[in-house]
Amino acid sequence: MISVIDLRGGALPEGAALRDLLPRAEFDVEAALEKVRPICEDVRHRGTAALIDYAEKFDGVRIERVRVPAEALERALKELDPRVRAALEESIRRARLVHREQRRTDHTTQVVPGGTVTERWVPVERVGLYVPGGLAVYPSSVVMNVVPAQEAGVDGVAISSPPQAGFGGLPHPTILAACALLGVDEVYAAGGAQAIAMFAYGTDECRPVNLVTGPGNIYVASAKRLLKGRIGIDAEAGPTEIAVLADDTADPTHVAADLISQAEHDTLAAAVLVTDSTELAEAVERELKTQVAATRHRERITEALAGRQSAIVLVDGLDEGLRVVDAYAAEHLEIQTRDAAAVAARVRNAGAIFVGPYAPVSLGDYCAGSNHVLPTGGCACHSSGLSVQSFLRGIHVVDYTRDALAEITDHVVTLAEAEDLPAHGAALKSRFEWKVPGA
Ligand code: HSO
Ligand code: ZN
Repeated sequence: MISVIDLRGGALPEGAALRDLLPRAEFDVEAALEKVRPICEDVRHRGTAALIDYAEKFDGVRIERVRVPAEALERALKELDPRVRAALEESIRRARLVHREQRRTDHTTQVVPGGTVTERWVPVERVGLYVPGGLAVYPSSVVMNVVPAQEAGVDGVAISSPPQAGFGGLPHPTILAACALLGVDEVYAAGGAQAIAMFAYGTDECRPVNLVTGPGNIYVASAKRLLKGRIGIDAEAGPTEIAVLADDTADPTHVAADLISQAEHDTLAAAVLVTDSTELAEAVERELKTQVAATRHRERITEALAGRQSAIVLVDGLDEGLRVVDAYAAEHLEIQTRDAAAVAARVRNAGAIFVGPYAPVSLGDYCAGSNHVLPTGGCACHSSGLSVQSFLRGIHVVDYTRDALAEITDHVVTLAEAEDLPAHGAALKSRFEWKVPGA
C-alpha cells in the first residue's frame, strides 16, 4: 500500500532536484483563492449576517449569533469529562513551562558613548486563533495557540472554531471547555475562510485582530494568504506530516504506529520513512498492514499511506538519510537510530524533532510541552512553529545624545548624498552649526 522510493546506489542530487524526488501532497492554496475571495468580501460588507449564512451553507446549521455566550463556556467546562480535564490541565501546565522560558528580554546595546539601541519585545495587541473542527476536533490546538499568546502577554485573545450542527451551532464542547480552562472568554462559532475574514475585517460582534494563527483546511490557508498584510499570519498550514529517519536498530512496531498516528488526521496527511535498512523497511510494511486493519479510522489512514505524499525512502546510509530528511523538511521528524541525539543534532530542517524510541510525535501533539502548530509543506526550511516569539514584535528604540549624533553626522551626510537624498543629511545638519568637515 505504501510506495517505495529507492534512492540507493548513486550520488543523491542536490537541493531542489532531491526535493523533487521526495513525496509531497498537492496543496494548491492559490487555486482556492477564487472561492475564498467572494466569501471574504461578503464578510467584509455584511459581517455577522454573512457569517450566519455561511454557517448554514458550509456547516449545515442555522445560528442566531456568532459570539459564544459566557454560559455556554461555563457549561462546557462543568460538563467536561474529569479525565479529559485532568489531561488538558497537564498539557497546559507542560506547555506553559516550555513557552514561559521562550520570552525574550529587552536588550540594550551601547553602540557608542551616548548612543544606544534597545530591542524592546512588545506583544501584539489582539490576536485571533483558529481551531479547526472538521474530521476531528482539536482542543489540544486551543492549548497550543493560546498558551504562547498568553505567555507573550497578548491582551486580546479571540478564538474561532466552526459551529457544529450536533451541538446547537456552537463549536465542539471540548473546544469550549478548553477555552474556559485557559481563561479565554471571547469565542466565536465561525469556520473556514469566513472566520479568517471575520478576524481581519471585524464585525459588529468581533473587533478586528492584528494577527491570526492556527491550522486549518485549504480555505483557511487561502484566506490567510489573501488577507495577509491587513493581518499578520503564522503560516499557511497544510496537511500534517511525519518523517521517520530510522536504521536497523529501530523497532518496526513503533515506527509503523507512529506513521499511522499522523496518517490518522487526514487522507492528505503524509507519512514518510527514510531508512538504510531493507529489513526494517519490509518489517514496517508488514506492521502497517496489520496495525492499520485494527485502527478505527482505517479508511482515511489507508488512503493517506497509499497517497503520493507518503512513501518509504531507501537510502545507502545515515549521511544520505540526513540529506533526504533535510531536503524534505518535515513538520515532524522522528530519529529512530543509534545515537539518536547525536543524529538529531545534525538535522537542519524540521518543524520539530523527536529523539529516540520514547519521544513519539503523539507525545508532542498533546503533552511534551512543545508546540504542535508547526511548519508544513517544506516550510520548515525557513520557518518555525508557533512560539511566544510568534506573538511578539521587536521594536528598536534609538536613543542618541547631541554629542553622539554630532560624531556620526559626517557619515550619515555622506551616505545620504551617495543615495541622492540630501534632505536626509540636512535633517542632521539642521541640529548643528554645520561646517563642511575639514574646511
Ligand atoms: N499532529 C497535529 C496536531 C494534533 N494531533 C492535534 C492531534 N491533535 C499537527 O501537528
Ligand atoms: Zn497529530
